[in-house]
Amino acid sequence: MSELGTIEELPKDYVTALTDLNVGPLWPSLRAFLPFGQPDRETVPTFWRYQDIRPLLLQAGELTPIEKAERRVLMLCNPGLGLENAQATPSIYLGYQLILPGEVAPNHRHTPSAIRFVVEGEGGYTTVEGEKLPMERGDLILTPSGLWHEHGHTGSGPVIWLDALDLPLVYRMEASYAVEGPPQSPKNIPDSSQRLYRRAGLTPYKALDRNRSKYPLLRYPWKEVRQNLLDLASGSGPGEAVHLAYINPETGDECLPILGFSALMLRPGEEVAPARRSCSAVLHAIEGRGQTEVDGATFDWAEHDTVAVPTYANFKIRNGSSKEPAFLFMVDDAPMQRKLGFYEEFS
Ligand code: GTQ
Repeated sequence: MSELGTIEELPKDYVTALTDLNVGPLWPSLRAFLPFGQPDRETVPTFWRYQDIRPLLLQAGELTPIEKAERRVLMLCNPGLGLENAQATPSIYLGYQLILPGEVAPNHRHTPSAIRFVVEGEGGYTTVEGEKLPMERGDLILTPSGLWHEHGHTGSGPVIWLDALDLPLVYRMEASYAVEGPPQSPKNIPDSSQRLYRRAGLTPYKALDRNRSKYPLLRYPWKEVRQNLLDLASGSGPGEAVHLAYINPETGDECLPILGFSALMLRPGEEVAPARRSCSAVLHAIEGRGQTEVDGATFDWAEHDTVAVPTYANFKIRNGSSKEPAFLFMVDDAPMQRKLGFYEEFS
């Protein structure tokens, strides 16, 4: 490969003439834009310990009333990407959100898509387009692009969940905005995970026509996902990843267009080394404890801790218990990369 010319090698008046026309030469930047072999990455493997963040989140509950916050969130920011940029990875925004008894996080909708993964507390709910979704520990709740959503809490004690949004991309496309609305009137019926999509392989008959809704299922109860992981583990051998994807039950596609969601189980004492992939990801511990190694950095995690995995990183996950299984929730940007045609796995 040959050395490419630099800006300094060009006559100053030539560079000025280009600059005056809002034009630039490619060759001095070509290798930066298209490095050989592997992208340059600024994202660093990062670890957020829930027990460190939790007291500060509860303190935010005392410092800032919900009316002054709308959403009371502490964002998980990757230091390699700049703490002000709200990026856990280049495409994934993450935050721990706190809602206190009786509070309402008012109704709005926005262009980015979001999910909530429930960390602790009972009595929280999210209403999406009139569908009231209970938020039990470990539940995955979708609030896709453009859908009205508001959060509330009718129980006692704090309710905390992890937010993940595709905000970094939508924001950088200069396409991120929100609209406020009046409180929703919830329909007085159970959410569709309890009614329309009771099990895989069955959908309401009318879903066979072409007018499928884009987001038929908005709540994935952890109780069912956990049981499914245990069933999957009992039918496969050690070393075979126990890994379930959350999907749209009508189409079989990923449930949101940009970010993907999955749940992993590690058998007691098990270590898995997933294939290196082109997407970035975050791993959030649902239950158990263990270690995650990302490009040589090792993090000791416990329940509700979160790790950022850069694109193309090597990573390994170990269950720290020889007696109990461990469960992890994963968010990645593989759905977007698959659609764009450059998703890769390396074995
Ligand atoms: O709960 O709707 O963490 O709009 C960031 C933006 C949560 C939300 C966030 C949001 C929300």
